[in-house]
Amino acid sequence: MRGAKTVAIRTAGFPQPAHHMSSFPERVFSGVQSTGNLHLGNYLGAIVKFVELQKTHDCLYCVVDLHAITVPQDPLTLRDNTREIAAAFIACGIDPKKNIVFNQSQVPEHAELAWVLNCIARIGWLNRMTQFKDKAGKDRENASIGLYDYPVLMAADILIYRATHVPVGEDQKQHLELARDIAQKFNNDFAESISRNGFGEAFFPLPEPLISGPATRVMSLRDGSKKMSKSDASEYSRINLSDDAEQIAQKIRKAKTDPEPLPSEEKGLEGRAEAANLVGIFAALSGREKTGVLAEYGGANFSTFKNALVDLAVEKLSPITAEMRKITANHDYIDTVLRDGAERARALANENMKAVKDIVGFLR
Ligand code: AQP
Repeated sequence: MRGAKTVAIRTAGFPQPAHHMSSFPERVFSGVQSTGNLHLGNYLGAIVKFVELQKTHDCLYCVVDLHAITVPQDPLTLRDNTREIAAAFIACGIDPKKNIVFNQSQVPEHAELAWVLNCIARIGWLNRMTQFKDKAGKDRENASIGLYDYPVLMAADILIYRATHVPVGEDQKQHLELARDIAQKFNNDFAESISRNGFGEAFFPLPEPLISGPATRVMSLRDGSKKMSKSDASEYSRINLSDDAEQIAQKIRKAKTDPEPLPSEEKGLEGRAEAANLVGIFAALSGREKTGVLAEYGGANFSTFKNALVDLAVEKLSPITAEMRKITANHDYIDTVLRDGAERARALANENMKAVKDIVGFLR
């Protein structure tokens, strides 16, 4: 809600003196990495929520290219991937005039605040991050420091705008909890200076993750125990937003299932990860709950259900894919959108960074 609505600060596992209770205007921030293969999981877990939230909130949507380089990227591909994500935002219905749409590297304050927050976050906290463990795998010693530090940069992305709400998929929950812990520790460590500089009881809000709906964790179409992911070697594991109708149909028809017909109630999906995933995707694409989908398709075999899912997915995704192609081809347009967004983002970020400098004790 523009300007007027406020959100109460809550604790994040830290001792919180009463004077830290405070409120902030609501603001939404979220990001998507420019790493290619944007897929149905990114769409249903995040971008659909972005589109919804723009109706009620001031929103910043960022293509996080600084995050992308935590693993090696080809420079030419990286630029194209950044444009493709921005095009996807717009094709999905995000209005870049009403919201701020930009790429992270054009707003240096993200990296600047990340340094300050690096000095707040504790090594023990980062050592608990499961995404780093998954992505670094067995070769941890050889992972970039950026990959390890990724969650601190993510905290800076959110906090540089003092954002209060962050729509993300389930996999980002732990990083959001870390962002809250960092915000809380900054508020505690600098409580006196925050107050002396006229910012009241707390400088950073504790950002709330927004994780809801039937598709917060879309799973691989080949393996119901793994999340759908950009980096999965199998093209058949995911539906890309750039796939045409034929590819969507092929991938859904080949999706792993089990021999039983669909149950009529959600309880019957227990222990059937692949079936649960397809039902969740159906529910999310049709804007329904899983219960409603099962009431309709309970007892049906997978070939019937998959046919219905193909029709639904093609109907919902094809217009987006077509629009995305059109916009992606127009580099000038996208580059202008991102530059304009970055300028508006920077105005906010710069103001908050100045405040952080005053609070921390830097001369400026
Ligand atoms: N499978 C998923 N289901 C629901 N939401 C998902 N998200 C990612 N995968 C799923 C959400 O999409 C947003 C943007 O994600 P990101 O660009 O930060 O990339 P990511 O999480 O690294 O994407 P991948 O596909 O999982 O990449 P790799 O292969 O590198 O691991 C986030 O809100 C995320 O939660």
